[in-house]
Amino acid sequence: MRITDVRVTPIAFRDPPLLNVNGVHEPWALRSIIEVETADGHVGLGESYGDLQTLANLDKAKPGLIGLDPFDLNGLTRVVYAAVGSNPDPGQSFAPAGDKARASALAAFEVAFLDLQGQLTERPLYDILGGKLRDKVPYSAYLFYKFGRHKDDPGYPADDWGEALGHEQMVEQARRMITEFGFGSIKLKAGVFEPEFEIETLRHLRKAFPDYPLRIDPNGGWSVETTRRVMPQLTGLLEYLEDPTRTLAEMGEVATFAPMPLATNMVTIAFGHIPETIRLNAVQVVLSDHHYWGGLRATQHLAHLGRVFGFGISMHSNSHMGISLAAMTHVGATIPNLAYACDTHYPWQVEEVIAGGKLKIEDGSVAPPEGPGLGVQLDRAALAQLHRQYLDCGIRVRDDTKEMRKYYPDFNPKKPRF
Ligand code: GKR
Ligand code: MG
Repeated sequence: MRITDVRVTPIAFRDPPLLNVNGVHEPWALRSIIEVETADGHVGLGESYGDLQTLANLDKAKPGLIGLDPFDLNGLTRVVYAAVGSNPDPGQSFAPAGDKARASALAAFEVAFLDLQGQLTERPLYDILGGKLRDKVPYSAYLFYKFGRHKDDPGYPADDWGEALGHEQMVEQARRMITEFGFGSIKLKAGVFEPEFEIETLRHLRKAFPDYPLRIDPNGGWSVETTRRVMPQLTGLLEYLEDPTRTLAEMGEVATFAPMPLATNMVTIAFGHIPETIRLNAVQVVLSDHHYWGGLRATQHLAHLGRVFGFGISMHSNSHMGISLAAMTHVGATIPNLAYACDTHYPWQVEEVIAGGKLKIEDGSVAPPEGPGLGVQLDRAALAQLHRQYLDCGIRVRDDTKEMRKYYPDFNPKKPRF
């Protein structure tokens, strides 16, 4: 069975004004939807970033995929490396160069190839990945400080979550997340206000939900000294502390005085970063993301390294659609050392590109969709609509800082601010 067509469609979907260290989410989030079709009409699906660089890389690899067998993942790797770059990367380069560029392109197509393998053998994707170890994958409530509405009218009504700039508003956000989705743990996106204010929010959450594991993620917005200063207040409050500081070396320093595990999706983001991570004992939980680690098998390889070197695995997320959630869930079901509930932005998204609407999060978990492969199909009308939104919205690269400057013209994410 050979591949006869490959399509990559950029889409834009509504995104609420969520705050982070870089600024605030724009009204539209970008993704790309990947379709890989075989001669007999099977279509394997993938989902990736929607920025111009990613689209260009996917485009470069596309022609070489025609004629490949969907089981030939080494062939896929050869084609992607030839198109996007094959220099061994010792971990010095970050997006969009080096490992992250080629690993992202590889991941986008690998998921579609694996989906096809599942469809052709009539097995769910988790079977193609070695079989499931759990029936459902736990996710956490991902809380954001947020504005009530976007600065410019995006042409659609404001989301119904309302503003969350204070402690009690955040407790209400958490309560709704827990009531609607049954989440059993809570992550607070931080790096927005002074650390003391954000820790006070955590205390309010602790009071309202005494039994829920808590995490905070300032996205590298704190200095080592700031982290040292607030450490006594964090001690006993967190299951892990995510990316307080910006570099691997700084995380290594924080690790010398942090009593809780440190997690990252910012400083250990490629296999080339693992040796230094281990040498410094800088990170105890790697938040994997198949979209840039190289795919679902690469995620399993990372988890294996975690078992060897003793770090835990969980998952990072950006704004995404159901194809990504299905892929995360299939691989999550196969990883023995998935040590913590995974992140997902999914509750923040109201639109969907898969048939039948959004996947269900119940009891804080998602069951891998049954049916062959990923178990999700495209809603073609929705794809056309979201693609139209992409064409119309004018956003081509995510820029939270530019968006924040509409509210605060002097906003500068590059400080270190705290
Ligand atoms: O969506 O604002 C956001 C997040 O801050 C995202 O960009 C991060 O990549 O969720 C991510 C994280 O855990 O760092
Ligand atoms: Mg993070």
